[in-house]
Amino acid sequence: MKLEDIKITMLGTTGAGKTSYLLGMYAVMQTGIQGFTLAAKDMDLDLELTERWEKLISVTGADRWPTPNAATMEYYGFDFSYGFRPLMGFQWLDYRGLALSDRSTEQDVADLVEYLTESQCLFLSISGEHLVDQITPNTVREIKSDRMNQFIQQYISITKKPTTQNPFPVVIVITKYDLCHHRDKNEIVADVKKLFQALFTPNSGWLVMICPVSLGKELCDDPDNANIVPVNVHLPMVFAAYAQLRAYGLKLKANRDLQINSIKAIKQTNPIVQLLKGSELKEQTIQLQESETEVITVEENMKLLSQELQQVSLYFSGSEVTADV
Ligand SMILES: Nc1nc2c(ncn2[C@@H]2O[C@H](COP(=O)(O)OP(=O)(O)OP(=O)(O)O)[C@@H](O)[C@H]2O)c(=O)[nH]1
Ligand SMILES: [Mg+2]
Repeated sequence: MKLEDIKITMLGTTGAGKTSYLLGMYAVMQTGIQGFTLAAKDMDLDLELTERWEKLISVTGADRWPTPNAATMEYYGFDFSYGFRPLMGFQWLDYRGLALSDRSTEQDVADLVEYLTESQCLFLSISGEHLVDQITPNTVREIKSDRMNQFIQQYISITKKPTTQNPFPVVIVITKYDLCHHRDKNEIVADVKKLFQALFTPNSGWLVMICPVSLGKELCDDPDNANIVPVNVHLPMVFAAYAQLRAYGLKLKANRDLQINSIKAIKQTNPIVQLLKGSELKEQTIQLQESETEVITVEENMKLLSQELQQVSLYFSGSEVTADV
């Protein structure tokens, strides 16, 4: 059994802060969190992302920010490692948020949908600038949450069929949180739940994290000149890795249980059959030991990742939960 690469789609309208988030997240995860690091699979890409980040932190004025994405889709591949040992690959698509608007072209939408249907984790980015006050019907239009809900319904709910046994991880990333951090956090969470009600329904199988992020607390006063000090940007990736490991761990355990049963079955046969199946039994016992070791490794990694997730709000089928192993 193999731990698959995680494909992540970050949905969010133009200007929501997707590209800025990607740059900040990469800068932080390159250095690493608790020994977990992210590195671009391609050296040129690593250089490009680092240069764009350097520009964001060192230049002042409106030029510091990334330019809104053009029509082309940009695909990024990352390795997620623990102490230089690669754990899993991440694939990321950065596209223009305009694909969510009424002005989207058919090609824009077709490319996005293709990627979305193959994704194992979804990030929904909503900008704190639209959560400054209580939400109104207008907020739905500004954030394009109705479009995002449609995408989830059509391309994930149907193709991936999340269930309690097989949950689908979603992170609602509140970008530019500096712009709304004056508001009570519980009120913001309540607003977010209203915008994405379907993700919080009982028995739905959605595993949702609501995560405020920002590139700097002081940006709210003067975004073009304030110091850049990223907050929480690593958490969505940590969660994505955690959720992928969790799903993988469940598969491993199911497989291990099959192996245990099969060994038991051989051991229950009469002595002659047991003798004949001696080499098979030996081989299966070795495989079982390998499975046990792998389950333990996965659980250890999950434990480390879950420690990072204790401060954020997680919901499973609508009920608040904590990340455990
Ligand atoms: N206050 C504040 N502003 C931010 C932050 N991050 C991004 N911005 C602002 O948001 C603007 C848009 O960010 P982008 O990252 O380009 O948004 P995008 O979602 O990639 O947009 P498209 O490429 O058009 O889809 C930036 O030009 C900044 O002005 C943040 O953490 N705080
Ligand atoms: Mg962009």
